[in-house]
Amino acid sequence: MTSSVVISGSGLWKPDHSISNEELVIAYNAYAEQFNQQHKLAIEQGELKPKPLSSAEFIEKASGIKSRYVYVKDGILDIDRMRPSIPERLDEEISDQAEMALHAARDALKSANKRPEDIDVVIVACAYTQRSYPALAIEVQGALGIKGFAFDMLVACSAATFALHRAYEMVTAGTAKTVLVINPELTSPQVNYCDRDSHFIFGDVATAMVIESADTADSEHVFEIMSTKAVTQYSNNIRSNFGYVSRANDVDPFAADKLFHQEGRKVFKEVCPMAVEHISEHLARHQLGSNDVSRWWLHQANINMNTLISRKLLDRQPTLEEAPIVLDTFANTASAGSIIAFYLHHKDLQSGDVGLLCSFGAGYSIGSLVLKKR
Ligand code: CO8
Repeated sequence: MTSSVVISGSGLWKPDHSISNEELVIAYNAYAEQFNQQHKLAIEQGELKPKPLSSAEFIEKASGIKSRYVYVKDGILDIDRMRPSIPERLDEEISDQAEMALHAARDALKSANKRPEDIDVVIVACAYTQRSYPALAIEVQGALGIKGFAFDMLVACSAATFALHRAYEMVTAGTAKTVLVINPELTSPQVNYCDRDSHFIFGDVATAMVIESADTADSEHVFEIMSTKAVTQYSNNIRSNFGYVSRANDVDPFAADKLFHQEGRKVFKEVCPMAVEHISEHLARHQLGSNDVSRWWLHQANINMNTLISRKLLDRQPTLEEAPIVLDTFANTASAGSIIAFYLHHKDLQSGDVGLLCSFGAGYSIGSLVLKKR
């Protein structure tokens, strides 16, 4: 019989810079007032809508977010720029996202007690890659001196869980021995800092995990992957239209629809029931109920979504120990959110304890793993 597949290590890297709600709102409101002043006539004539003001209190109440890490802070709070200022690197230099990925990868390798030569597959999975080719994963593979193969995959907020799913299947099938899954979420270049409804949502971070056969795992905290489950359902409610065809479309790359935009209320209403159904069905596969789960590493987009989902599952409010929240300081980090929650909150679990890792977001896409502490 084949040995089970496990997560044997995890890694996290966060940028040196952060932005509080207050800082962000001061900059946005100054920008909005300047915009409204500059376009006074057009606004009065009904040709343009005035920019509404933002508020730090609203942001914390509506989302639970208090601050976010950003890869580069320069430019974001400059009301004449309203986007990060990230200098372009030479082809000979390591690219920004590969550098972020390397930090998290090294941390994960250390925690899994693995050397680069032990790895035979690298997957870089995130919401955006800064270029299409050569793959970031191959750049990271090269930088670490890993043999084997590497590829990138994009599944928005579920990129990390879907990549873990791939890794699990490859190790199960014997096509890989030890897989390094990395999520360098560089979201800030795609945030519309001029949009009151979404300027506060995202943060930058990188996470990583090592997946291997239980036979070879020798780290301190090993989690058996009992199973994985994925589902997608097409929705236009979370969208970004920037892509390689934009240049041929002769469109403005700065237009709001080219950046992250969403119908937040609809997303909330549609995704929460989908996530509840998905998780219940996944646990039922193992004859498990929600009360058998000791830890919920849920996607970190909005605290009210997490509260609603876990209440529906448990019929009660979970404690912060049961369902940790990291979005207060990290904000929504696309696919990395549930992995950060795992990274920061798994060491206290006892042998046999079950945990549920789940992401939900754009696509729509939902991915989950049922894990058991060895
Ligand atoms: N400040 C003050 N007031 C505000 C603000 C603000 N910043 N924003 C909205 N308001 C006002 C509105 O005008 C509205 O006023 P009124 O009632 O008078 O019309 C009121 O506040 C309520 O507005 P909403 O109904 O829009 O506010 P919500 O309570 O719904 O909260 C949220 C907005 C926080 C966006 C919420 O809807 C939400 O979180 N929804 C879920 C969204 C979600 O999870 N999306 C996931 C997207 S991420 C993803 O899938 C990954 C994509 C890839 C990564 C992208 C990287 C860039």
